[in-house]
Amino acid sequence: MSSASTKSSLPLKLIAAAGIVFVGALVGGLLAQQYFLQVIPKAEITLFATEKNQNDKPYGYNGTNSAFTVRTGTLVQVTLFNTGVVMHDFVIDDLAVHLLPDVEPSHSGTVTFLASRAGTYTYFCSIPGHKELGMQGQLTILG
Ligand SMILES: [Cu+2]
Repeated sequence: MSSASTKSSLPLKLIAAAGIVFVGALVGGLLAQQYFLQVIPKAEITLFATEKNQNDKPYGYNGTNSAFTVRTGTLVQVTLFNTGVVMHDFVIDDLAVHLLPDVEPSHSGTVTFLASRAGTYTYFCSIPGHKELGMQGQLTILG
């Protein structure tokens, strides 16, 4: 009786130990994820690309576009809603940021990047002619 219970309890102990290790790894992973989610600051930027500036976060041809400021080390997520009638995109040459593919009218696109270097950068639409028409703005990364 006692030997039978010893034999059957060994696998159970192993299963229990494996379960504890698994739950420990799971909890550890979740805690690590929470830690990094809290440590890396995030900034969400929303732009409405149009051929005119007709709303409060414009990205249009006439050059009166929004300026944004974030701190170095911020994870920046730019969402571009194309409310215009032709394709638009979002580029920051100096930071190698390029929202791809180009955003079709009535669609949106998102690009995420780390604000790695302090400075003032020009963001613009790289569709030929759009930047020259004023489809550009500034992103400042504070040190
Ligand atoms: Cu454009």
